[in-house]
Amino acid sequence: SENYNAMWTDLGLDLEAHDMLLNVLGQAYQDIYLAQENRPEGMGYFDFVMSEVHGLRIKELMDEKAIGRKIIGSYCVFVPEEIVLAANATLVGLCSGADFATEDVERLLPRNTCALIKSSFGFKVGKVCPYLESADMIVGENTCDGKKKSYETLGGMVDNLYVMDLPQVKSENGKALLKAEYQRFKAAVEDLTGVAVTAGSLKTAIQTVNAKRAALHRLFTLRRADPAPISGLDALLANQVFFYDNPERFTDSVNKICDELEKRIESKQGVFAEKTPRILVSGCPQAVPNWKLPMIVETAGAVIVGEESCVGERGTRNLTDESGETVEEMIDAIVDRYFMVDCAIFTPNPDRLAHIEQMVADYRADGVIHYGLQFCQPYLMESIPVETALEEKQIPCLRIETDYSMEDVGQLKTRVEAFVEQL
Ligand code: BJ8
Repeated sequence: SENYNAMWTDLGLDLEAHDMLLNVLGQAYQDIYLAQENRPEGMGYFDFVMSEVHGLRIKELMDEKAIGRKIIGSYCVFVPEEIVLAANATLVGLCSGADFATEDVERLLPRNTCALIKSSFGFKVGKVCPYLESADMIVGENTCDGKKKSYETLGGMVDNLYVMDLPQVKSENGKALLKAEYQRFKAAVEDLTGVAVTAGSLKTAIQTVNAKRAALHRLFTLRRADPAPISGLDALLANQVFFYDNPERFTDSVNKICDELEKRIESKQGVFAEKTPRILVSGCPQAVPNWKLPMIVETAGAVIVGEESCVGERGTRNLTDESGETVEEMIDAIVDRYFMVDCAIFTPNPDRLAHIEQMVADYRADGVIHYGLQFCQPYLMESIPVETALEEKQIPCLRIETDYSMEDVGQLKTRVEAFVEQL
């Protein structure tokens, strides 16, 4: 890490606090990831990415900035990467999955704010996130009340916050709002980079992002096999790195893993034994380094075979139509694509339930664990009708409400074990 100290200092990080974070992260990675057995060799790439997540990748971003490219940070899968890439910028995810500087955060936000929002603030207040500090533009969005209102406070803490309005209803008006907001965003990004989006650059960007998603689709499909060729922990990591990595390199790396998994499936080689109970996780996003639930599930005798989550299939399942010829046509295709994201901030939100049921069938899941972050109104509210609907179809469902702390791990483990037992 010595090599990067100058870069981190230039970014304004608090080196001491940052070292502490990296130590905790490194230890967690060791205990949770490297302790797994029968991992695909291709995961070595992701081990490397994680060991360099604040190092080499940041250095790459700084090199991009040095030649005039801009970095844009986002907290939500509604921020269209296609537009960002087409205007000569790089998109990185800023959602955070670990508690940091909680006491300071609770002076800025009510205690009953979800862990994801608190964590994002903690990383800012604690000066420990090089992605946040390297971003030339930070995009907030009007989704849940927690995020929407917290951006008002964040706006006073950073000088480059852009807030995107988002619809809450899947109506014609809702779609028109999304389109107007994507056009406004396109203009803002073009203004930031000084590069106009062209039909050519937008087409290439659509293809680049679709290729990333398609590689994940391939990975998802392979997870249908029994025995499961890859753990839920490792698959989650790929879904998490999706938000940070260089797009082309990410696509290649995931495809390489898929080549390996195909061979594993052929020879019936799995990470866990055949007939291990299969779990679908559904609910709130699990941002790096939030590996708590899969760690609990996969040390409780089950395997996770899918994530109905924004860090998972909800975020990546739809592709953008690539056939448009003009910028206008392609923006329409982008709007169509993102308008299908069934986040719980939408009301009503029947597509999400349909997707959960579809995933249960596709991945041959024996049960669903609904993952809700404490104080997350949209997902916790929705978890009750989801559970009811699943149980009507004889699909066992366990609703979990938790945060990022490790205090309830023992208790959760007991509940998950009891759930797995009855599958
Ligand atoms: S499209 S899921 S990434 S908003 S956990 S902050 S909802 S109180 S994250 Fe999300 Fe976009 Fe929707 Fe996806 Fe609020 Fe809930 Fe916290 Fe959440």
